[in-house]
Amino acid sequence: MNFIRRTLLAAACVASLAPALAQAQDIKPRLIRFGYGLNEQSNQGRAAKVFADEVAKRSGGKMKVRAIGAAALGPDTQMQQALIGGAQEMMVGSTATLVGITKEMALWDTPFLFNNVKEADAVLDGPIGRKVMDKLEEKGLVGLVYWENGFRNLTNSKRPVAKMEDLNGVKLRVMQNNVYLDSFKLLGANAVPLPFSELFSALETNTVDGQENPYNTILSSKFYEVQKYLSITNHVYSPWIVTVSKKWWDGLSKDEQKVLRDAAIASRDFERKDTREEAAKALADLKAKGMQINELPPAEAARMRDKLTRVNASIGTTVGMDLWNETQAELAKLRGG
Ligand code: TF8
Repeated sequence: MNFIRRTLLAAACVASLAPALAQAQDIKPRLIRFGYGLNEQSNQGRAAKVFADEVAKRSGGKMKVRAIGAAALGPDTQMQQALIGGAQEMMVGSTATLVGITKEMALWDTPFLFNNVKEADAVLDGPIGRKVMDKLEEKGLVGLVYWENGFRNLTNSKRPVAKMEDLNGVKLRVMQNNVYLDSFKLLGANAVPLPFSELFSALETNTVDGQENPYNTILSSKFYEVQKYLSITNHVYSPWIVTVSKKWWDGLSKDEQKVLRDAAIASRDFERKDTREEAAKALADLKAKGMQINELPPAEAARMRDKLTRVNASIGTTVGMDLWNETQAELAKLRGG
């Protein structure tokens, strides 16, 4: 056989192998409604699109993800119930809104748990993150991956928060989660739980004075239009979690489940990179939009931090001391202690 014929034959073999492999996979046409709360132009929206593309690519176009943003399928808590009941296939949302279903998720609400994103990635993607995620299954949900929402910072329309006392009398929206509620009450704010989907108009109508979210969200949800002051507190690292209805998941083939798992990992890697790039320049963008930004003097930040450690004991009780201690040990190890 001459060289050209051999090359052509090899190429033909490779070409015929690919469709054969795709056919060998046990994949049926599937429609997946994937709900999320932020808008399409947010980091959450961009990553949802990447997830949809990855699923299409890995399933030869048979599995179709319809990404539905802006809480059009309802706020986090409503979508969670739809997943549990089997009326919706997938979603991404805050771990904090899952605590009512799986109490172990409160671990991620611990103020100042992670010092940086490296620690967050290591713990969330490691055995502890897995363990917390797997607790969802007995409640009818399957967790696939954690995405980054990010370190949260305070905004409000009244005054710059430069010390704890500046929060006195500030009506502050918090997520529907007791750790957040208790933490901000402890700091002196008038904390009010509200779903994210109601937040912009609550700020606009002065139903609440402030809120706390990562820079990315303050930017993508245009909170700068209705909030003057941004105080850099980085009080907690907030993860998002991609979940699946277990009712629906259990009816999928192993190949279909693998498509979703692999696509979720690809979306996570994209999402974290994208979020961090956006966060790195968001502060300058927010300043350009007219927000007045202040950092807390280190002594004041330390006072807030000290006060917030009081919620740690109750988080330990909620999530179980074994999990709490395991997490502290893991963090000490990561910090070289
Ligand atoms: C919040 C969260 C939101 C999420 C999102 C809607 O403040 O930070 O980003 O719940 O999924 O509610």
